[in-house]
Amino acid sequence: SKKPVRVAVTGAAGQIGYALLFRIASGEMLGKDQPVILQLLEVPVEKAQQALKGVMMELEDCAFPLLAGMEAHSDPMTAFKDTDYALLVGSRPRGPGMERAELLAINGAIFTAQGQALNAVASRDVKVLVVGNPANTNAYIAMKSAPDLKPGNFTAMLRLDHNRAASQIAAKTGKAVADIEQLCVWGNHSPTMYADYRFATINGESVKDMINDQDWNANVFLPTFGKRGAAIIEARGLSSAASAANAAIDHMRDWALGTNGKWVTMGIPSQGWYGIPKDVMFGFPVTCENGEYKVVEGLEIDEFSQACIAKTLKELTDEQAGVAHLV
Ligand code: NAX
Repeated sequence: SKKPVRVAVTGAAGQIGYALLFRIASGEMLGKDQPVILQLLEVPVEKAQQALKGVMMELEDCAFPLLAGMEAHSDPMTAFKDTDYALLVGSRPRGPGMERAELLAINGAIFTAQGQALNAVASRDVKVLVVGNPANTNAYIAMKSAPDLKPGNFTAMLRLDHNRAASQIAAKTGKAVADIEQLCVWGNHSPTMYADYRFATINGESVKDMINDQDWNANVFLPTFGKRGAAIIEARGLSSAASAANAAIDHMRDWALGTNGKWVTMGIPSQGWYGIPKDVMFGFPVTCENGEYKVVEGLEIDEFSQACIAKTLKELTDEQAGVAHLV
C-alpha cells in the first residue's frame, strides 16, 4: 500500500473546513488508495482550538481507513512541517465597511507568515492552493514569501467559478454538465473574472453556436455568474461552503491525478501567457498530467474578451501593487 502523504489545511474549524476535511480523509481528493495525514491549523484562540478538537473527534468517529494520522496546530511552522499539500482556507474576508487597505494589511500578515513557514518547513514539492479571499492576492503574497519553493506550486482557487459557469451553461443549453469541455475563467476570483465559453463544446458541438446570443453572454450570463457568491450569501445567510470545499477537492485532485486532457481553470502565476505580466496570479485554462499543470496556449482573444481580461487584470495588478511593500 502507498505511503501516507501529509495534507495541511488552515481554517480547519471554519465552515469550508467542515465540508472539506471529511472528503480529504475519505480519499476523494487524492484517491481511494492514498492514505493521508491531516495537519490542521487554526488561530491560537481557545474557542477556535476547541472547535478544531470537536471536528477531529468527528473525523475519528468516521473511522476512515485512509486517515493515517491527524494533528492540531496553532503555528504554521509546525502545521506545515513536511507537508505535501497545503490548502490555505483561513483568512480574513472583507467585512462590512472594511477598507481595502485594512483587508490587505490583515491578510498580508497572515499570508506572509504562512508563505515563510512553507518556505522553511514544507516538502520542496508542496502543492499549495489558496482558497481564503482575496485568494489570488493571498496566493501571490505567499508565493513571494517563499523564495526557496517553486513559484508555480502556489495556486489560487478559481475552480468554484469554473464549476458555476459550467452549471449555468448546462442549464441554458439543456445539456449535461459532465459533457461540457474547453470552458475557462480568466483572471481574479472576484466579480471582474471572465467566464469564456467561446471554445467550449458539448459532445463536439460549439456552445457559442448553440447559444448564439452575445447579448445574453454580456448582460445575463456574465453578471449572474459574477454575482453568484453574493446571491448565495443573500439566500443562505452564509457564504458558499460546501461548493467551495467541493471546488478545492476538484482543484487538488485534478492537479495531483490529472485531467485526461480536459480543461479546468486554475489561478497560477503567469509566465507571460496571453500578455499577462509575469507572476500575476491569474485564472487560466489548464490541463493537468503527472502532477503538473500546463496552460492551454494559442487561443484567439477577440476584442470583447480582451476588454474583459484587461479589466480583471487591472483589478489584480492594483491589488498586487497594494501589497508591494510586503513581498
Ligand atoms: P469561516 O470564517 O467559517 O472559517 C475561517 C476559519 O479560518 C476560522 O475558523 C478562522 O479561525 C480561521 N483562520 C483565520 N485566520 C487564520 C489563520 N491565520 N490561520 C489559520 N486559521 C485561520 O470562513 P469560511 O466560510 O470557511 O471561508 C474561508 C475563506 O474562504 C474566506 O476567506 C472566504 O472568503 C473564502 N472563500 C473563497 C472562495 C473561492 O472561490 N476562492 C469561495 C468561498 C469562500 O467565500
